[in-house]
Formats: sequence, C-alpha cells, structure tokens
Amino acid sequence: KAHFDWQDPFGLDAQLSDEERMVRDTAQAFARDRLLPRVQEAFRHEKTDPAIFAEMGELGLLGPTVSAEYGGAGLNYVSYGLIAREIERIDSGYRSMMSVQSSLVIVPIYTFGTEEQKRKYLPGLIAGTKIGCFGLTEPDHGSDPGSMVTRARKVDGGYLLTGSKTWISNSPIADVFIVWAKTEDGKIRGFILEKGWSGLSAPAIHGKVGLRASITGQVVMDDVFVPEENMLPDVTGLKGPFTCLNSARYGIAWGALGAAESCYETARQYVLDRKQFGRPLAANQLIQKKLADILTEISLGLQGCLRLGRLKDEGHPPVELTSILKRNSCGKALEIARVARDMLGGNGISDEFPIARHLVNLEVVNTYEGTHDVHALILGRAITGIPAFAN
Ligand code: TGC
Ligand code: FAD
Repeated sequence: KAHFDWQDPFGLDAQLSDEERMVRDTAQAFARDRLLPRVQEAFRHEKTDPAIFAEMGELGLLGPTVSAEYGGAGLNYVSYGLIAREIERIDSGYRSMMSVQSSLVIVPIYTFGTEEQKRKYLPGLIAGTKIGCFGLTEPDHGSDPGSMVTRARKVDGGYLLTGSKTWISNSPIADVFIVWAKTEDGKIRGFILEKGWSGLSAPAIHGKVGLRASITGQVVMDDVFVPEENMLPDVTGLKGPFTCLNSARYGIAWGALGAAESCYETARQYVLDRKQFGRPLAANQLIQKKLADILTEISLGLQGCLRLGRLKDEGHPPVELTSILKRNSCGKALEIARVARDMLGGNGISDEFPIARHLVNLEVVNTYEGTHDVHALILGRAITGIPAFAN
C-alpha cells in the first residue's frame, strides 16, 4: 500500500522545482527563526517592527517576481505563493506587510511606472529599506472603489491631491504611498507620494481585534502637491488598482492556507497529547472527522493555488480564478480556525497557542482585498452575465 503523508497528501512538495523548494525552505526558516519569536508580543501590544521589511528584503522575499535589474530575485509566481504561505503560517499580519509591499506597491511601479520611477523607488522597496502602502479604500467607498471621491486637480507642474483613504496597511510607517485618485475628467489614476510632503499625514488606527502585528492607518491628503513625474503614466481606470489586487489576492489564497495549516498541526498535536475519559481526544470519532475535514480542505485548496500559480507563470489566467481561490482559501481557513480552536477547549482561548490569533486575523483576511461575498458576486457575474453589484 502506498504511503499516505498526513502533512502533504497530494505530494505538493514533489510538484515543485528545486528552486521553488529552496525558496520555500528559505521563507520557512526565516518565518520560524525571525517571526515566530516576535509574534506573541507584537500581537498582544499591537506593535509592528519596521525592521522586518529589511530582514525580508535581505532574503529576497519582497517583490520576488521583479527582475534583477531593479534588485528583484526574478522568481516565478509559484515561489511568491510559497513565500506567502510560509509567512502567514506564523501570522497573517506579517504576510500582509509583505504582500502590500510586494504586490500593491512594487507591482504598480514595476508594471505601470516610468523607467525613472522604477529606478528611483524599486531598489529601496525590494531591499525593504523603504516601506510602502496602497491607498484605494475610502471611508465611504470600500467594496465599490469606483465611486471614490479623492481628487487630483491639475496645476502647473503636477497635481493637487485631496481626500482620505482608510484602513491602509503600513501607512503610518510608510515612506512611499501609492494613491488612487480621480482626475478632473473622472478617470482613476495612480500617484506615488512620499512621506513628509506638505499636506500628507497617515494617522494610525488603533484597537483592531485582529491583524494586530500589522499596523494600519489612514492616508489624509490636504492639497498635497504631486509632481507630474510621480503619476503612473501607463494605466487609467480601475484596471490599475485591480491589476495589483490580482497579484495580492493570489498571495492571500496561498497565505490563508498557511494559517490553516498552522491551526491543523497545532490541533492535531493537542488532541494526541490531551486525555479525557481515560484516552487521547484523538481517539474519538468526532475529533478524527474534524481532522479529516480540515486536511481535505487544505490539501484541495493548495492544489488549486499551485494550479493558478502555474497558469500565472504561463500567462494571464482569467481573474475569476483568483476570486475562486481567494474566497475559498479565506472562507475555509476561517472555518478551520474556528473548528481547531474548539478542539483545544479552554486552552484554545489562550494566546499561548496560535489558533485564536489566526482566527481573528482571518476575519480580516476574509474581508480585505474584496470580501468573501464580493468575490462571490464577481463569480456570479461571470456565471450569469449579470452584475449583481451594479446600479
Ligand atoms: P468593473 O466594471 O468590474 O471593472 C472596471 C474596470 O476594471 C477592470 N477590471 C480588472 N482589471 C484587472 N484585473 C481585475 N481583477 C479587474 N476587475 C475589473 C475592468 O475590465 C474594467 O476595465 P475597463 O477598461 O472596462 O474600465 O468595476 P466595478 O466597479 O463594477 O467593480 C466591482 C467589483 C466588486 C468587482 C470591484 O469593485 C471589487 O473588486 N471590489 C472590491 C474592492 C477591493 O478589493 N478592495 C481592496 C482594497 S486594497 C486592500 O484591501 C489591501 S489589504 C492588503 C493587506 O493588508 O494584505
Ligand atoms: P463595505 O464595502 O461597506 O461592505 C460591508 C459588507 O457589505 C460586507 O460584508 C460586504 O461583503 C457587503 N457588501 C458590499 N457591497 C455589497 C453588494 N453589492 N452586495 C452584497 N453585499 C455587499 N484597503 C486599501 O485600500 N489598502 C489597504 O492596505 C487595506 N488594508 C486593510 C487592512 C485592514 C486591517 C482592513 C480591515 C482593511 C483594509 N483595507 C485596505 C480595506 C478593505 O479592502 C475593505 O475593508 C474591504 O474592501 C471592504 O470594504 P468596506 O470595509 O468598506 O466594507
């Protein structure tokens, strides 16, 4: 009888190239040795250590798909997904810091920027010596960013930006701000702003119950002058921010399953160790069914992520595939975290175990980058031809 591996039932490892395995191992070691020791304190005290960006940068974990001429490691999308999975196995907040920098700040500059913009901003962002953030969501426009009210008014030599963005990961510690605003013709354009510019502030939002290791804030712009050369020239409309989101949502699809794997492995060990009624909890059918369900969802989900990664490496797969997997991974991981938390009984409430932290983090991950239901509507539109969210 062939051997069954409860940690890798479909042999994901065997489907990776040597380079992909090496990237995965590097990210795993970094996450275990550098992030794990910090996470409990960071989460308890809502403390984000900005040094993490440079540590990730040193290992090539930021903007990994960018070519070497701008300082990137030139890796494929499967590698990017594997990095997200390993980082989020520790904490979704750390993956958030990484994926905003990689997909939402580096990608728009790399994809839509001028040669000067790429040379000026990419090396520091990829090294992690500069921190970036991405401002799309506004206080009154979240799922519907097309209705944004942030304005860019043309003036001599550039634009004056006015408006506010909210729930912006990294913003209070950011050096570089990618901001999406409407010009006077009503078209959405992307702008690169820098910390310290007159009229620009980024106050922190405190009191989050999840994702506490990742700092979040607003971006407030009061007639911020942005020189002409800081507008992203090569894109107009929602295609700009959504192109970045395609990459970030793909990373989340892998990452959320990394968090689910952490819950699964913790719960499995716990029920093997913990005895009630004179035998291990793991000896009960109800417990074994839960473990079987969890393993099934994680392993099917990972195969989907790998397939999408391969398709991304070959070309441009339909964006709906990303919606399927972002939605599935987040929804399933959230459910897995809830079940795993329950399997630890009272101890599941303690932050001595990672599960409750993953659970509250995953509530956020299920909401940002398009909520679970918004991705259902994107799929519903593709299936029926009828956009349920339009007027
Ligand atoms: P819609 O009519 O669908 O599209 C408008 C234009 O955009 C194009 N487009 C895309 N292009 C590339 N990739 C995609 N995925 C695209 N989706 C749409 C589309 O072709 C069209 O182009 P054109 O040239 O014809 O104008 O626009 P809509 O306004 O009807 O969209 C509705 C909806 C629901 C699909 C969309 O607005 C949506 O996805 N809402 C969710 C908002 C969201 O995801 N926000 C994320 C904010 S950033 C964030 O959360 C970061 S957290 C990161 C972290 O900390 O890890
Ligand atoms: P809403 O759009 O008001 O939605 C509220 C509820 O209504 C949801 O359940 C939604 O599914 C549902 N809903 C909305 N429209 C419909 C509809 N048509 N039909 C049925 N149901 C609907 N944004 C950024 O730009 N950059 C960031 O870096 C960033 N980081 C974030 C970090 C954190 C910690 C959080 C919490 C959010 C972050 N966001 C960021 C914002 C995030 O993308 C939004 O919160 C998300 O897109 C949802 O928007 P909203 O909160 O305005 O909710």
